[in-house]
Amino acid sequence: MKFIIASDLHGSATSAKRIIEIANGQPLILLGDIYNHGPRNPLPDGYAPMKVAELLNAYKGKLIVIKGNCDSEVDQMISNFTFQDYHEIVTNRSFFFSHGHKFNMDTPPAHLKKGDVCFYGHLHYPFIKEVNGVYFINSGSCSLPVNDSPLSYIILDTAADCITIYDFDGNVIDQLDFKNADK
Ligand SMILES: [Mn+2]
Repeated sequence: MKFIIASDLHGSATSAKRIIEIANGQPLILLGDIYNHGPRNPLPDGYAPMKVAELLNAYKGKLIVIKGNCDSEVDQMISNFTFQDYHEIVTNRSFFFSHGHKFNMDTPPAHLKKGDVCFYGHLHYPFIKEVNGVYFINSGSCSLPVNDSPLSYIILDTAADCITIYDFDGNVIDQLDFKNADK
């Protein structure tokens, strides 16, 4: 099964529309910071939180949304999906999803073991890192990237046991293919 993973829309209707096109009916996991631009950020391209809500509400039944540090209580009122603190998918390994301001490389979820994967956003730049056999994968941001990174997202292919970070033009930024990992 394939999951599209993206984060930190921050109210960009342009990016919401694009990521929904990319997901194309497949499950979409959003790692938080959905509607609000956030006091530390500039306004993203196409800033229109109600339009983002409309687009996401229409992607019914295929959406998993994590709560970020910019997501407020009132955001739930315009959404027909639930903001979750975290989400976990377990196959032969555990894939843990959160925004990243609480669980990250420095403070990982205690239950994760060697070979498990911890996904997050929050930092607005993408990476794949490994600490003590646990993988930490950041999707970057699909509206306000920093550190010269492009707009980015991830495809998690659980059947192929492969995780790929792409930019919005479809170029591969980084990849973790467990079939080829010498772990
Ligand atoms: Mn953010």
